[in-house]
Amino acid sequence: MTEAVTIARDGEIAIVTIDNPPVNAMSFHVREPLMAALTALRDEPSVAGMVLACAGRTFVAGADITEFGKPMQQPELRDLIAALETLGKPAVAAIHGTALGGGLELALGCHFRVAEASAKLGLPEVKLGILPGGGGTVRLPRLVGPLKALDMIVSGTPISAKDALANGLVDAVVESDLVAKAVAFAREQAKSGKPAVAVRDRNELIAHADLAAFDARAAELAKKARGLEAPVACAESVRNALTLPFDEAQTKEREIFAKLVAGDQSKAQRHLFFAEREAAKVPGVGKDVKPRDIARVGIIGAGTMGGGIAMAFVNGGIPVTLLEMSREALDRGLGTIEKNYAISVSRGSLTEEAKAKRMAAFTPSTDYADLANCDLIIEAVFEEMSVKKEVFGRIKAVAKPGAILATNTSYLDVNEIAASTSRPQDFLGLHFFSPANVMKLLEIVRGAKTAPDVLATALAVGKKIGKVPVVVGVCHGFVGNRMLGARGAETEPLLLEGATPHQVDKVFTDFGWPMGPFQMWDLAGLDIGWRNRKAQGKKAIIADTLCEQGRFGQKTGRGMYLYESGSRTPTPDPEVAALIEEKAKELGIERREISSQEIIERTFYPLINEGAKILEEGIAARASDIDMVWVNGYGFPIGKGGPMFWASLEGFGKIVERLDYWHARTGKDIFKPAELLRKAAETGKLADAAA
Ligand code: T1G
Repeated sequence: MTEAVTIARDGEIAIVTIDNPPVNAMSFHVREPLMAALTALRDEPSVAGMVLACAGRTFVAGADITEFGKPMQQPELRDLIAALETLGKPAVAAIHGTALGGGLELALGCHFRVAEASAKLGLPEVKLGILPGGGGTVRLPRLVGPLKALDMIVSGTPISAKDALANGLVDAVVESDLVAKAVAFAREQAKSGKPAVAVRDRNELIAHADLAAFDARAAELAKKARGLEAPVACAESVRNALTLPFDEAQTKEREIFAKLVAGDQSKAQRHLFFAEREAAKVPGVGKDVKPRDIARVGIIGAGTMGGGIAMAFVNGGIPVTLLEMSREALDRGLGTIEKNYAISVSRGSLTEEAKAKRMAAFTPSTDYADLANCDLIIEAVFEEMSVKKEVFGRIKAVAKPGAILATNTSYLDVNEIAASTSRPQDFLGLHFFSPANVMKLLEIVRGAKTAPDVLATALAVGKKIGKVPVVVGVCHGFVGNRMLGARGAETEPLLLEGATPHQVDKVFTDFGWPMGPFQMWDLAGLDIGWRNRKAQGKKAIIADTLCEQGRFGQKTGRGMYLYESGSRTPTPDPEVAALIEEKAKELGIERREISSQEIIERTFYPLINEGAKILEEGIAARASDIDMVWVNGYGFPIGKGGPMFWASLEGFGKIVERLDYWHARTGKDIFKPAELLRKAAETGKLADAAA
């Protein structure tokens, strides 16, 4: 094992290199030797200055998240930062890759920072439900000013080296020879004889901070926090830096950090951090399995899904051949894409040039032969088996050997479609979520014969286009939609028995969901569910009646709610309340008071139970994959960590006891506890299918 910290010399300048692959996290076995190195250099008269650099692909990407929740071993990060600040000679951080969290805080402990042009710098702790705990909220505003620091810390979004230079976060940006140029920088500072000023002592940018402007911006950002504590705590800590002496503000930062890191929200968000990385590790697809090259993608269907999927690939840098049955349909699809980009330009999140470049990456076509040079071909046509098979029959005739074939079906049997292509080893499901150019989730549906390198390719290309890919097995509705069915099965019975649409939706939004099931019906359009139910011979007495009355939701201005003059704000509708009462009477259902807890037990608990059944069947490899699906595809609140993680907080015993109660009372399968859940009630831990 290489040494985690080494010292080299370039004359009077010492170069301290951290080497802790894969991302140079500030684990204890780095902190200890680093402190020893700094102490030695402080006391070494022949050393006039130092450079702090990292080996491998990145500068320090933060504290070691795996150490959270464990007793902290000394020295801590803040001790190292204090040692850098009091080194008595200039310390220069040489930054490449990503200087994140505790890594950027360490660099803020140095007197100067030199960054490679491709470097990214940020304090993403808020994404882990915490705040920078190594002085970042107190030092960053001193370098970049209160408002920039507030935005960087509350958003957690890293900035480019160019932006960092413009905002005073770094002192120089170099294209190459980073360490050599950092050494030259240190040498120049040492030669200047000027005392190196620690960031903690640079108060010019915060001395006369405009607190009113700061508070206004903080209030704006707090509105987007959606019940998460960390964004608000981050703003409070940066404000302390503007109003309190340095040490007092840093002490308060530590107190807030200690409270947040011990909280359920941070545990949930740290769970999701590792869950996203675990989801990329698929049984049977080792690191040695080489993905196929994807230089061009063919997409059949330029409707809502096809158009969104095409944008996702082009936004990810992969050109697209977009195929439709007719020129007219093609122009309509391209028109929608152009409009979407125009909206981004008007919002300033895209330049006109970039828009033109992206539009140029689409090759429109009405001829299947134009798919012959595509490495991946995705079908996004009408959700009907015969239509799918007809389309893959035509693809089969033109697709080149080695091309990957994929369906965007949401429900249909992927193995049946695969069989119709006579190359099931090259086939899989790529289930995108609407709007596909925005939603992060990509359910990769593994067919019975899908080859490992096809899965590896889907994982790699999914990551490349900014998605969170999760591999799932074949069943009706895969993981997400299947569980959605279980979550929604009791929504109408709850209304008939006494709840109101607003009451049910409020339980969901209070929990942290962007919206409740009935608001979601109105957004998606009640007619979609109606068509599916009719196709499956199923009924939903209230929703069906509303559809018969032409109430399809937002698009018709009324559905479960009223939407005054085109607004998106749902207003409870007395007509719907009357309809529900009428149908309950027709069905002889006595209406009663329904509590919020009952709503949770009849919607969230079946969701979790279905998740456990999915694990039992091996449709998902691990519980955390299910959490990834729900957080990235269905708006499950990140502060709760996903349904399976939340179940561990709620208590498996309590959930099983209440499922048994409702099962006995209703006899409905959605309440019959999965064996895996019963076991979890005994052991306190949900075993993964793979275990
Ligand atoms: N601690 C421990 N492990 C980490 C880690 C970290 N900070 N960052 C990454 N890993 C592991 C990760 O789990 C994976 O492991 C492997 O490294 C490669 O990561 C006091 C308290 C740097 C942009 O939030 O955003 O500092 O799965 O697959 O896609 O204020 O990792 O291979 O076993 O993600 O190239 C703040 C977290 C911490 C940054 C690289 N820092 N990391 O992305 O690789 S809190 C962060 C990232 C903090 C202080 C506070 C990304 C990356 P495995 P990867 P990547």
